[in-house]
Amino acid sequence: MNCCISPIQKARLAYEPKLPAALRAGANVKCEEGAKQPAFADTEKIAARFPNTSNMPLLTFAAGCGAKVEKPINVAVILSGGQAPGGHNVIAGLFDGLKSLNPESKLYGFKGGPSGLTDNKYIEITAEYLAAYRNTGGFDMIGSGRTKLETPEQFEKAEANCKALGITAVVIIGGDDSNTNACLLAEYYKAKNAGIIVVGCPKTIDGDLKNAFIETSFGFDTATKVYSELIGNIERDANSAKKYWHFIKLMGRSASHIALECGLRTQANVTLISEEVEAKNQTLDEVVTVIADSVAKRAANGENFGVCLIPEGLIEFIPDFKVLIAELNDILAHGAEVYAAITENDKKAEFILAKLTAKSAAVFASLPMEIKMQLTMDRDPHGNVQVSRIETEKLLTELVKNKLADWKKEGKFVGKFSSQTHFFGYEGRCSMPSNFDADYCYSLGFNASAIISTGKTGYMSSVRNLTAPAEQWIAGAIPLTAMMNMEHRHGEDKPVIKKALVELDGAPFKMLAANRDKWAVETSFVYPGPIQFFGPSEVADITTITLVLEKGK
Ligand code: FBP
Repeated sequence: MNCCISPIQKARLAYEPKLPAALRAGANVKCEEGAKQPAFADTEKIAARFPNTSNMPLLTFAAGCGAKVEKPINVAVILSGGQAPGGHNVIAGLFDGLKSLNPESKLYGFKGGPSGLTDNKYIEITAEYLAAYRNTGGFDMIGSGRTKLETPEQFEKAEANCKALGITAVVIIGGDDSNTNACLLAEYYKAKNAGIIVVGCPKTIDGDLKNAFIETSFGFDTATKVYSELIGNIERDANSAKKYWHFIKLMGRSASHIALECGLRTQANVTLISEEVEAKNQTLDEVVTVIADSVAKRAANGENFGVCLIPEGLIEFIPDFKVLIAELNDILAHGAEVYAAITENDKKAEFILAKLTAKSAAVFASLPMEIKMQLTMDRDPHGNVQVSRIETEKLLTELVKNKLADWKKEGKFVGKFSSQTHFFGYEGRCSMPSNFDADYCYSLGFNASAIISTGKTGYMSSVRNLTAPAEQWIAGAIPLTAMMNMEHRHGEDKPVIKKALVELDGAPFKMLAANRDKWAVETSFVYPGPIQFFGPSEVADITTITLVLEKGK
């Protein structure tokens, strides 16, 4: 690690994360088994695919007596998928938890994500090595990757590598796709009695890995606070210069949780929510009209500026595009090599057009060439469209400009329209974790070591009651299979962890819906400012608005 560190980094290294009361005496907890938890969706198919790890009980932990376990436990940890603030603290919590069980326990960090486990690239994480990473952002301690673990060959290689180091548990810190990996691995090892436990930890800035037992994924808190600071700064600039409309695309993949949280925090003029667009069956033109309407109304009040927030995955939710993308996914799943060999964009577009249904071909043909090419870029290893690379913000700006030009001719728009586009994603993924994420991540990691101490496999670390002080957080575990459902990926149906999208009858969306007509016309901007690490609890320890509203606080 770089030896030159900033004063704030130095101060953060000394921060002591808070733990739930159940974990404070160490990871050797009392484990209470609750109700058996079948899959929330596609129950029978999931039970058939995971006969050894389905329908397992929920676990809740209470404080143990602090006794050590007789034998040291060797554990592997990997960071998987996109970076999220707090990943290093999960590892720190896991390390401290394992040492609380037995000081001779060892933690091995496999490098570069899941491929590190199969390719046997690892380091032993020692107290000295870890010290420089406590409470820091980033995943640079051991790196990350998006390799999909799904074949018996991969599982066997990982097993051999673990056995060589005496490893009896693997902790996978990741989002929905990475925890799908964890679930497949757990089932495989349990079926063959390999003696390796697999535990997942809920990571992703996208906030889409949540349910009754996982209240939020880590990283969402910090990332949305960073983006909200930036949006607030842009709002203030817009309100000062009074000459631009800013179109800001926000990461989040399919789910609009990030856009929703940032919209609530900053009171931007327009916050689009993909899930609503889908529910209302809105066309691209209707979405454009929503934005143009706000521009025109504000212009009528002499305010030729504003801010529009666009969720990264919007395009996937516009019904015509959803069908188009599903068709493209299948075409690319079966013809990727032929497509990749075509070098000219026109020819690539022709190749695709010839294979699409008439309706999708019409949508595809109407798009600018850059968007056509962005829609057909390689899918990630899990079969997802790489929405971070589709410039929806530019597409919308152009279409709004055209609509306003038409409205001007009809006398419906009397102002000026100049725009700037932005994409906020990478700016927030490696930020220093907020106090909430520092505490939550450390607790998730420590809790993972408690799960390992119970000998149970196929579980996700669950820390709940998160709007209460950390001491009252509830530690436990939820079966990974409970969160699975069947989805069409890479041209076939596969079991994957179900993404939690924005619920339109949920309190956070209702809050937006109740205020947005006012925010669309008036300048009601809120400037959240930077994350505060020190100071009064109501400033430094606040959670997201989403979490507070979802918990009904
Ligand atoms: P995870 O789902 O792995 O947590 O990734 C989150 C994310 O930041 C998405 O918001 C974004 O679409 C994607 O990663 C970008 O991926 P990449 O880092 O490969 O560009």
